[in-house]
Amino acid sequence: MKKIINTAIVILATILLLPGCTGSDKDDGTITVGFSQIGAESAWRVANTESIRSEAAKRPNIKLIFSDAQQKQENQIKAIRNFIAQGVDVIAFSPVVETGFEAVLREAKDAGIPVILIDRAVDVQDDSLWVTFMGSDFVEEGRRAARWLIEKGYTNVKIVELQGTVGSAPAIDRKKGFEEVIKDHPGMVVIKSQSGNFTRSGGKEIMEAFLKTDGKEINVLFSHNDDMAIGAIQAIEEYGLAPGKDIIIVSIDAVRGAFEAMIEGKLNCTVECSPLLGPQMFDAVEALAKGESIPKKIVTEEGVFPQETAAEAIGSRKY
Ligand code: GYE
Repeated sequence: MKKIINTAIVILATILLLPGCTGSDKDDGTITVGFSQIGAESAWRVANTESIRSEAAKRPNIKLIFSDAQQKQENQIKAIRNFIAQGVDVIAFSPVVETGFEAVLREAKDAGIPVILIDRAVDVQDDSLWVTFMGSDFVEEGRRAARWLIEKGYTNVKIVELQGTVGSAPAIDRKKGFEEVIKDHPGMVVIKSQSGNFTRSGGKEIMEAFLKTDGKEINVLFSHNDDMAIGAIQAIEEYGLAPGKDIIIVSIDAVRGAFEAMIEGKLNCTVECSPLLGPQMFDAVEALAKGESIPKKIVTEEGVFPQETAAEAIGSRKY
């Protein structure tokens, strides 16, 4: 008798525990999403994480498994493999760099798990390895930064460029868009270009090096994000020049810190790049769970904020 009861308990426990072993709780309508974030390198990234976490919390049917890759591609690959092993319903991720994700994306596809690319693109031959990309047109952002300089008449200038993370979609594309526009203006010359890895400390360090060798010559700084520009502003002040006056600065993201710097007259223009992707990410997740088809690309609409608009705009900024 005791043996029969024991066996019954084991069977019952197995039935009760089984659904909890997998990431997917399909029976109760829960949609499990594994999200691999890059890290917390910039104010943009922090706002992006907050947008995704807070949107997930608003939706009772969503279970979010959040994983921070701390800037390392190998951590992202590991996280994605983990999500596959857990049997999540959808995988979302912001690829730190463009290349090298082919194999793991194929594993996800073979497991029948759709992958959403958040904010950054991947460079893979087979684009059936991801279902949708949502984020910004980074090439256009680079063009907008260059066009602003031209509109303001800065067409005879020596430019230094602070690039984002080497090999990342925004660094590659922003550079490309900027170059595409300035190539028609032979007076606009990029004299130095290096990566500050999208961080304040990186921006400061590289700007210090630029100033050391070319301090007297630099007219313009083009920074691939606001955080690096803010770090560079500090370097310029320490060098004894006035950022925003002696060196004209245009950057990308339009985070609050950029508006504060513009109000102080230290930054001249920021090109908007919205991190608030949470709502559309989970709309796509829910559509996929219902078996609906979604657009291959969802590109965010964005603006440009020159210094003179900063004081009025800052109050309505969400990040
Ligand atoms: O511009 C930068 C961040 O991928 C668009 O990553 C994003 C970029 C953003 O760290 O600040």
